[in-house]
Amino acid sequence: MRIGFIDSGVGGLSILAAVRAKVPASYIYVMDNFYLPYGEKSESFIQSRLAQLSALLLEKGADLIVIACNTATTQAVASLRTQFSVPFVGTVPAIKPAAAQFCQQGFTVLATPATCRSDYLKGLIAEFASACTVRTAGSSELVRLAEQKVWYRQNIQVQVEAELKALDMLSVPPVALVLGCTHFPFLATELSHCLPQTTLLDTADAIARRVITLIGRLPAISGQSDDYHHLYISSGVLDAQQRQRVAELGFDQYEYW
Ligand code: DGN
Repeated sequence: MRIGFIDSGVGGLSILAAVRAKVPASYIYVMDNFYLPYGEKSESFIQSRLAQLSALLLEKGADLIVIACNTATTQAVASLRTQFSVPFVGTVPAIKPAAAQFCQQGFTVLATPATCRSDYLKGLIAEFASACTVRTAGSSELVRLAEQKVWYRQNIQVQVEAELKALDMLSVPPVALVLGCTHFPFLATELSHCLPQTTLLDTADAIARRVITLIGRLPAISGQSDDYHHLYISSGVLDAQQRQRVAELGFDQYEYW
């Protein structure tokens, strides 16, 4: 069993960790950091890029693909499902659980600018949270900060606080914050430090459950019981510190493509 993951950077690792904790398999992670951040790209670009990356994962033997990126899911998962027969698991902001728990008080969705303006997100809000007060806040800066933290273990508390201030989230903190970008669970400590009363919601466990369900529907898989964790990187440049982190992040091997 090989499970493929796609994100523009390290964000999808938050999903990978949740899936890996529950599903023994080989993992192939495509990190499209040459085009990071996706949150500022057009829908047509993301659709054609994701088709390319999905084709790469299929060539590498993926039995199922997790789009471990809200931005890419909201823009491209529907079109990928029409092009490829492999099952896709998308990642979308946890609007339904947030509405179930926090509709009365209202909640905020923190995502990339592209996810915030996507019809997909608007559709989710209309379907599950039409009676709730929902605010959206788009930030590419928080994506950049999560990259710095994961790769370089930098202390980014001050910058996270400045960004939340710029997003006007500190004067009246939200009761609940939906982490609508897979990079943001990596900032949970910093976000909670600035917003101690706010409940953070993410989707990693729900994605892991969905993967388990879809695996159960796959035809029996033969000849691929290898257990390896491979990272493909599009940028072609990892510095010495990043190269060291690759193994610490749980990959046996990495490759530029
Ligand atoms: N991790 C991506 C997401 O969940 O939307 C965003 C990363 C990016 O490229 N902006």
